[in-house]
Amino acid sequence: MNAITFDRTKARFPIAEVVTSFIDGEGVPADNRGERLPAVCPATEDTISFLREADKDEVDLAVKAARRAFDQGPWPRMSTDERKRIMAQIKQVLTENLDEIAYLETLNAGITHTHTRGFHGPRMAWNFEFFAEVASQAAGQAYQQTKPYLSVVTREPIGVGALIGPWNAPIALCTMKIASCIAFGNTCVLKPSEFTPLSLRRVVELIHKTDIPKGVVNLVNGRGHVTGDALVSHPGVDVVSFTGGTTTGRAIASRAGQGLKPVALELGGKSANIITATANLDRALDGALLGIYSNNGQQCLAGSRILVDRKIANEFIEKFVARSRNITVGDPLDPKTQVGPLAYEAHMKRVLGFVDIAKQEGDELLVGGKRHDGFKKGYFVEPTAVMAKNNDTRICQEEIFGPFAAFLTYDDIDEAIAIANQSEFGLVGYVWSDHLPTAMKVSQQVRAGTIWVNTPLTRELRAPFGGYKASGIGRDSAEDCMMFFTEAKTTTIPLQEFPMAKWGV
Ligand code: TXE
Repeated sequence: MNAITFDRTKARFPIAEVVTSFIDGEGVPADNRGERLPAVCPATEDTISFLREADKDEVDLAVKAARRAFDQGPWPRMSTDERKRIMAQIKQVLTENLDEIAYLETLNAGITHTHTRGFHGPRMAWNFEFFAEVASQAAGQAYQQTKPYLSVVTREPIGVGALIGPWNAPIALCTMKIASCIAFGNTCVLKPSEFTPLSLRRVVELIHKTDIPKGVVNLVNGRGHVTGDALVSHPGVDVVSFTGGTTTGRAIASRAGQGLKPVALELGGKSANIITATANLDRALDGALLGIYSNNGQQCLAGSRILVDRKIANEFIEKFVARSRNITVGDPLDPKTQVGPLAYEAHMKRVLGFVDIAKQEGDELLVGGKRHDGFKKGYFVEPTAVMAKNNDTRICQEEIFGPFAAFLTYDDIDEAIAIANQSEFGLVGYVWSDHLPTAMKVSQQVRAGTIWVNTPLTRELRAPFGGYKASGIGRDSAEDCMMFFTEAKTTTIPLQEFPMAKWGV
């Protein structure tokens, strides 16, 4: 049995003993105010730091700092090129410290270091370059059809953004929110997940090693119902961007609705991965495994319902099961590891709870289905696959958010599409087929925001990403983020004098 150990004295980078908020350009002191919550390493179950929770008063300070920076500070008033210059500095400082940030992320979130260092980290840094470039290329509109007027449409920053992020890809997702918010001249307050505060505290600190004015990027740490709710409800916040679970998304949207604040919600998924008989089945198999097991299975865009054409189902599923057994589960810092631990204990219990639910509902367990017994500690779950009785079962209708695949079979592509659409979610869909009309039919008829044909998990930042139905409201993309984080203003000017009624003459 393996014992993965954590030894603070041997840590590759310093780990803060207490993680606090960062407000108006300064780290908040680690005093005795507020709750102290443990920040846990999910691979060892050690408490590696404590989070000092920001209460309502501290959230108020953070929003006021962001408000001041927006209402009076230089950031919204400086030229786009100047903002771009500072965002390039941010990219650089984050890139220089990628090893440290990726290490902290892996330690606290359990995502493999291969993934945090090789993928989430570079994406984090790139977010700043990308959105600075988007802002610098943005143009307004002009209308001249109504003579003699010229109407020009310009876009202005919307104000203070409340940015609330999850624990499954903290640095990649939260920096996308920060970058897309500030690029257009806004200021923000970020609240990362209380389970994974370590990496983002360091990211925000590093952002302040650049010429960024104080108060533009603020950070509060704490639980959703305390710190998060205080942030969303704060009258100084103009707009709310949230990534997380659908239940929380509903609560946040109704809270924000009371203040008439626009919300963007990127929520859960239960996406269909349709494997047709005309697919390159080796590639489809590789893609199906990555689609459900990568990022430890904790991703909204997972292909978690694998729909296989009955003609090829036995062979395909047999191979999938054999490959699942061979996946290297282990220490997320070890470069050989493919699947690391789940992010926190309650989440692991919830994921394992779906094995019992599956058994009760008459689904057939194919592989996995229990906590991995190769480790003394850590929230490791075996890569799991279940043959579902039908699409009505809970394992097919609820987002499990772990290394847990549900298989279904179908007889023709119309049936596959119907099964894909019989879901409250609509985030993404996958189809594996070398027959173009079949792939196009799936693309056109599956009700989801993104369809991947013969590829797993390809994010194109320029193109809209977001969900239909309970998977969310709004989209992330260059243009969508600009629309969301700016207000449109129309200015109308007559180009020549025109007759006007002379009242009261
Ligand atoms: O997430 P929450 P949870 C799904 C996944 C998972 C389920 C529950 O299915 O099993 O959600 O996960 C903050 N006001 N996803 O409960 O609650 C919270 O502090 C303001 C999908 O851990 O959505 C954290 O920062 N904020 C997903 C963030 O919301 C509140 C990623 C996300 O936590 C709040 C994560 C409140 N009232 C989970 N309540 C995806 N789309 O990728 C909570 N928060």
